[in-house]
Amino acid sequence: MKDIRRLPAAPASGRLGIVHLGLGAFHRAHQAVYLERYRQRTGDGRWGVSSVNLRGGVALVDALRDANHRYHVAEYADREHVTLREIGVIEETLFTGRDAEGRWGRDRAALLARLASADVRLVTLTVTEKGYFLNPATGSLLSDDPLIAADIANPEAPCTAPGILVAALARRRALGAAPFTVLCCDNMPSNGRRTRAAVVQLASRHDAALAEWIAREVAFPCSMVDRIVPAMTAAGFARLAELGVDDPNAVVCEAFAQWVIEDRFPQGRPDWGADGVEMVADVAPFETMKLRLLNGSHSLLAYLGAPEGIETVVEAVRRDDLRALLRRYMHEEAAPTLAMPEGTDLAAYAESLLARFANDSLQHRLQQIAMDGSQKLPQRWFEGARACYREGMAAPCVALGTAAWIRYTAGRDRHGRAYPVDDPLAWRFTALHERHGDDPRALVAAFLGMEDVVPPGLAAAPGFAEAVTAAYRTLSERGLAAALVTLASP
Ligand code: NAI
Ligand code: CS2
Repeated sequence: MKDIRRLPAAPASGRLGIVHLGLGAFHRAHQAVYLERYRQRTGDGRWGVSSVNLRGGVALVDALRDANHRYHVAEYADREHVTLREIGVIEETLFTGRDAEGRWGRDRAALLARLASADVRLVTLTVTEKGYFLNPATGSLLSDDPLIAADIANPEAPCTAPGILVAALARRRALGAAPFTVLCCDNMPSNGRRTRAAVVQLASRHDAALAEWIAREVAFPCSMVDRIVPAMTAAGFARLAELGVDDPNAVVCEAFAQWVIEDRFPQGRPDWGADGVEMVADVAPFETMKLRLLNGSHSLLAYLGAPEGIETVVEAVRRDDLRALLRRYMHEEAAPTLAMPEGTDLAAYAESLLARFANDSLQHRLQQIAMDGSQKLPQRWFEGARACYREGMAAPCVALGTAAWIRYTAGRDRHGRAYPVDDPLAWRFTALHERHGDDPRALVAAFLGMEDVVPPGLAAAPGFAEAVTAAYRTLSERGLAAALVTLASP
């Protein structure tokens, strides 16, 4: 190790201006790092964070409490160059999920009281694409979901992220207080507008006047977020041990980070431009570029690689044929669908992505990326592929990826080894494989017929279903290498 920068945390301030929903790895390595850098540079203590888990274990919440809310982020440019940051900007952690005994909302009252505080002027979220309970294709609220139905029936005892926001905003309205700004940091297109849609639709189910107030008074700016932050593995903790760090709450990530935010904060915000945050009028071009080029490439590697037993992104991009596929996808199918500001060098951006994917300091598991495909693929592949067909082009890389995704959802790799398919619609995929598994054409038609996942305009595009079926047959019968050769020379 040639170059280690060790940066201690700034002192805690006790003033919490931000509540974050989704105390995950990305929040700890991205938003919290930007806020720590801001606090270090300015000494401004107004933007401490209360960070909340609504799902999963309470363990991390309590472990951070036990660690006085300090943890480490190791940012690897490569194996030889790392910045080790101590983060102290998260000053409170709360848990409102279901505990081991099935009880919900241990810290719900504390959270709602925190959200009613005039100090809190910003709420941020990383609750994963499925945490908004929206139909991926239409953006309508999944009001039949049991948790959403519970939040409609019991709005004062919310379980979901939209439910917590509705209950908190209702309190602020009742107090005659100004609302907070809601900043989504999840990988969704128009993520602020989608968050607003979930919150307003949910509020309207029990209080039309509140829904109108939220729609009129609350800002939901959009943002594009980028930093590769794999879920921690034993290898990740071993790498930290090489740095002399023994911190169960630590996160390992790449050195690169980007945060592009629509500048709409009527209740104020940190002045974080000097810390690398880009404030813009319109995030859409940046969002679409990142979602289709970076995330679309990630999903190609995940669904093509995981069933072949390839474990990580680094391992996948060491293959010439998969790197060639990514270049072809980015240059021929994704880039032509983008409307970028003058001077944007998409070729250079694509090459920078391949270099980031090759960072062998990170263990980014393909199975993690493969999670929640039904919530991710519409914005990563399907919208772009539909745009290609509208322009008279085909989308063979997306067709191959779609075939690989369908194959992946069977839950068995090419050696017959089973793995869990982690997706809100996994139950549906299982039923489709049971019904059509021996008929590729019918199976592909059934998957493309899921209008809440695959836009009908793409499913019906001339030749798309045929291309997916042919790729599915090649993958199943002859494997990945043959499928990539066939794509390269049809
Ligand atoms: P993680 O697994 O560490 O954390 C997921 C968080 O989402 C946890 O706090 C969990 O409690 C919460 N969650 C999951 N389902 C939920 C639900 N239905 N309702 C409420 N909360 C729920 O994952 P990580 O890495 O923090 O990623 C989270 C999100 O951040 C991603 O889904 C993506 O949208 C965004 N992101 C992640 C990046 C990464 O490289 N990890 C990079 C860019 C964006
Ligand atoms: C990944 C993203 O897990 C996934 O779906 O594609 O979390 C990816 O690491 C980030 O968007 C990078 O910014």
